[in-house]
Amino acid sequence: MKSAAQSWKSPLGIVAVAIALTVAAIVTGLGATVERLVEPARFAMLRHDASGQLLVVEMDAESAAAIKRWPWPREYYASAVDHLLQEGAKSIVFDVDFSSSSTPGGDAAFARSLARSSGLVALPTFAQRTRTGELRSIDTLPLPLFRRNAALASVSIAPDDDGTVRQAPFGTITAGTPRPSLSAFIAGRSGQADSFFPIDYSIRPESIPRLSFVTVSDGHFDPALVRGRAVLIGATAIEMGDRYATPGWGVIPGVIVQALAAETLIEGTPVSGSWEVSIAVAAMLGLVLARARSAIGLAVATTAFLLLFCAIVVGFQAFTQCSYPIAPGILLILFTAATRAPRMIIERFRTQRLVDEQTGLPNRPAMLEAYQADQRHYVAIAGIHNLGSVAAVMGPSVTAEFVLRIADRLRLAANDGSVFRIGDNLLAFTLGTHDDVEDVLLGLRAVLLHPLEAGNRKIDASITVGVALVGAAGIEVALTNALLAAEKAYAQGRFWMEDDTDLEDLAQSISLMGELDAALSGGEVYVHYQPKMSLSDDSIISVEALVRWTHPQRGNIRPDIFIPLAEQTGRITPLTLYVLEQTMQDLAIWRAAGHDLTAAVNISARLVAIPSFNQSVHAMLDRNIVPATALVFEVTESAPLANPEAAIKALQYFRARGVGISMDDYGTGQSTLSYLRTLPLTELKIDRSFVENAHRSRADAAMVRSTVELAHELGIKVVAEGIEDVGCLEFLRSVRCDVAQGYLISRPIPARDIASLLSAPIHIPAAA
Ligand code: G
Ligand code: G
Ligand code: MN
Repeated sequence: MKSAAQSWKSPLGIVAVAIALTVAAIVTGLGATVERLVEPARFAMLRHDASGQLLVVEMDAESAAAIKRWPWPREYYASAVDHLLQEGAKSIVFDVDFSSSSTPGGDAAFARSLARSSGLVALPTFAQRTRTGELRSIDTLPLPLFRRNAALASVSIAPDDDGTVRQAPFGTITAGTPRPSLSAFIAGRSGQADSFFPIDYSIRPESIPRLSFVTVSDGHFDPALVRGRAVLIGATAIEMGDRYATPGWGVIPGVIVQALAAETLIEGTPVSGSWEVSIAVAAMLGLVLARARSAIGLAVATTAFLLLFCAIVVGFQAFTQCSYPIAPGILLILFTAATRAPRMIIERFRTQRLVDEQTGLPNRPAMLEAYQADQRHYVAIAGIHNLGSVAAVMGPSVTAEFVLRIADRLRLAANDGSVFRIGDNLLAFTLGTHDDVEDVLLGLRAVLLHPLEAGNRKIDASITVGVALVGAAGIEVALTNALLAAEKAYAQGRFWMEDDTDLEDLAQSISLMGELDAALSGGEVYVHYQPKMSLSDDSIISVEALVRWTHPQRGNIRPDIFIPLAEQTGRITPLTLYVLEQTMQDLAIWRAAGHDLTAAVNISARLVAIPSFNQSVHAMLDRNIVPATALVFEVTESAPLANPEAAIKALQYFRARGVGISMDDYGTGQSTLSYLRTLPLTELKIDRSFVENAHRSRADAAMVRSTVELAHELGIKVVAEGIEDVGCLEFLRSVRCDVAQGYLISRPIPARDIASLLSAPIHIPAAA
């Protein structure tokens, strides 16, 4: 079934279908009908003059008017034969019935002139239909008196079923006697009796020289017209003799049909080519045609190939006398086009179904189709919040342009992957698992900061992005999760957020935590450091240790994914101890090189209240790799609240040994500053969600300013995190913030990069 469907789509399959249809059309007679339809045009293309070897003597209206009686006295025929032979006619053939006698005098005169003709005159025999309908079972012969000195030629004409005469016989056999046809006799051609040849109607009947009978019987004609020519005598007057329908020339006298048949044989013996060859030639064109990609291409190619095929057949005939049927080729080419067309309509429909009408971007079904099988990546959805107002003010075409310009920028972020329009104001793209999602989104945010150009205007795009991992649940679920994350980001005033609904799914599907132990000892887990810069002299006074995990299959796993997991599965202790140990080792090296530096380590909320963890930390501090005063513990706001008593006690103990205590992510929890007074804090880190926009947003500015003031009153240092631009840094200086941390100063980097950063002065770009 499948292979049949497949072959039906291939060019070979299409042509095979077309050939079958063509053969069926030929068998059912449609081929013949088409052949007859194109016949006149075909003859018209090959139109040419007669050879000039044949002269027709017309028994025309003029002659009838002159002779006045009917039938004509045979003395006239006698006289005509005498005059023609006297002027050197090559032969004379009558298409006139001499089977019954007229006047004895007339018959005798005609017989005498035949006797003088030395056999150059041929008289006709007529085929008679018997009552059963059989052709030529009886011949009507000229009178024996005439027969004696004349040759005989049959003049039967057999129209096709549509009444049109297309072919003539080479000869006939009547009661065992073979006779040449009149045309074969004139042309001096022999051929198989009872076989037919096609009459060449491309010969112009007017180009056959003619004389009126009466001028011939009177002897008043130009002898030059007669000399050396075969002469055919027959009736052209409408009231005498038969008239036949012909392709291209209308209804013409039988004698002219005979003349054209004779001229055909004078030019050569025509051959009819087989339809199989026509089909074979057309099939080659069909193979090309079946590859047409567009509807217009198909239409143009079909027309071109029809003309080409006709040109091949007609051209071949012009040079070789061999005429191949045209209908099989025409039918095959048309059938090929007709077989190809529905597939193209289906394909057209398919692409339409997969494309967003307004912008031409691939749409949601296209995305589902493209990522059906593929599970190793993130999807990102960008929600355009001001699309409605852009559409209302600018109209649909500018809106489309606006969307396309946003898609261009998303494409940059997505490494030139496809961008899909999965909803009116939703664009989606994918990221590989080895992409650093945060990195990509930072880049994206940077490119989106510049206004977009649409409809010759600059328009700002208001966008938030949600990211979700495509897991075993598939792309559709991931899209829903990403959309939820984008909405969450919008509600929280963030540029982007990652969906976290698949944490459990993640843990189960790869038993990530089972791999963490091995990862810790195997070097997959390591530490990067992000500098903290003093705002009083722009020197690096500290670094924050941030753990990293590069999984051999999944790529970089973000700490906000595996740290909560590690907490839930009791692995946070070894992880934190590992980070602390590593940090102390690195710090010792930097300090030995003369840098008076501290380092901060993030301590998970739950850990501080756990005695075994605290014991391990104290044991590590006892080893004195670096003095305790060189360390800072960053604890999140919610930690002391979880088990206040135990937590406060533990922190006080560390503080007593000299370790700095920093309140991380300040502002995101519920605690007030006065409550925080009960904690032994040395430092407050204002969460980056407030810092980010502090120089742009009045509310954030007020929050940061008041926090700095209150912290200073409590004797606590303030660190602002998440600084990404110079304006933000300038604002923090203006409110007397102590320390700054953020991508503007440095991203989290490997230990050896910290070393080189410390030995060179840090360069902050100047404000614009
Ligand atoms: O860099 P960033 O993505 O690196 O960190 C994400 C979150 O993970 C931050 O909130 C940070 O505090 C936390 N984090 C980074 N390293 C550690 C660590 O060693 N222990 C704990 N508990 N949290 C960490
Ligand atoms: O929660 P914690 O304070 O430990 O925060 C550390 C996190 O903040 C890390 O994930 C780190 O990569 C990230 N971070 C540090 N500086 C910036 C910054 O300038 N911009 C953003 N977006 N994230 C930052
Ligand atoms: Mn921190």
